[in-house]
Amino acid sequence: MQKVLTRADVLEYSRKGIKTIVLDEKPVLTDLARDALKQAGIEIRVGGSPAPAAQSRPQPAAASGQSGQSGQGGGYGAGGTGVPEGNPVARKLATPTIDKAPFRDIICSDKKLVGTFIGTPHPVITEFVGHLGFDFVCIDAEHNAITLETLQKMLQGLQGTPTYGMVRVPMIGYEYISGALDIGADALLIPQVRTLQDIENIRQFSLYPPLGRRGCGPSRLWDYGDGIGQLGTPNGDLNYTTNVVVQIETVQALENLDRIIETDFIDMFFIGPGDLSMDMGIFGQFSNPKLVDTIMMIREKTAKAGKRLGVFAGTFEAAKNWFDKGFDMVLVNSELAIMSGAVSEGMKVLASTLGR
Ligand code: 3PY
Ligand code: MG
Repeated sequence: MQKVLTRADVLEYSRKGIKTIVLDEKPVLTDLARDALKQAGIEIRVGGSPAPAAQSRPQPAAASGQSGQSGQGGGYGAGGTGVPEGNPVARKLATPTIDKAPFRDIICSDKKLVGTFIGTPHPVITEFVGHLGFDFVCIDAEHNAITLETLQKMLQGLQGTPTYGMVRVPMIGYEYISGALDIGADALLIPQVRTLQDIENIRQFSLYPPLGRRGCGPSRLWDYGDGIGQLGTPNGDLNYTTNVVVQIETVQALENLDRIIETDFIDMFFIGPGDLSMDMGIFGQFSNPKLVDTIMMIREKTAKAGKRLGVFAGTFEAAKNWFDKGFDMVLVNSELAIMSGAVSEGMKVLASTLGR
């Protein structure tokens, strides 16, 4: 996963008097980090000589490839039983990145984001998927039986992974929106938005006064009362890290589109092609020019307004297509659909052997 440089990182380099940061690949820079780099006169160089190897203590046998486990097959999954070199899953499990930049900084950067929906109501699944390489997962409480208590545990499952946790709330309601933010969702996805009143309600329920009327309290977001760690930002703006991504998936939202996308507190919109096609009377016709043209019209308007835009894709190939068309974020199906696809591909491999 690409390194993310935040303003705090840059200030730390500056404090140490470092003027050149050498990295293996181009980092993702938050807007604040970009400003801080300029101010501190720090240069980023990509592809410098590798850092000298640490004075090493002996590696476990598995890490030096002497365990007898190849990491291929054997029933122990992609990671094998040790930490084989070059295995991304095992490497991430061994080195979790829990110090994440605020997701809002990433959403507002030029990084392309890929995620998947999670429908299984259990923290093990978020913990596991959180190590697979997605930038974020979206726990889908709109279409699955996932209530706040379970959602909190699922977000806790993500804590030791480099992946951000978005929550799709069931509907626009104070208890859903404020509740999911309080338990520490990095962002919310709000379905079925239709009117300017919907947008106003989302503002009221998601932002603290004076911008909204969300209440404050000793929630997980506030370290259960021990601090306001996640909210503390350079300028002390308590609403800074609040992210709501609003779905455009109804004809009524299209009618109000110009005013909806002007909304100042929303940085990203998201198209739901399933509901949109259903509401347009062409359900599931994902290559129907009427739907594709509508999606591209939304793309143009949001880009003009300086807003980022995401879309749902049924496959990774479809996701590539959307990224090629300039989309900023794609949610690729769900963990269950990806498993289903892998099993049906796998069963095809066995079909002739099993005579099926
Ligand atoms: C839709 O296709 O309607 C969606 O909401 C996808 O997430
Ligand atoms: Mg939908």
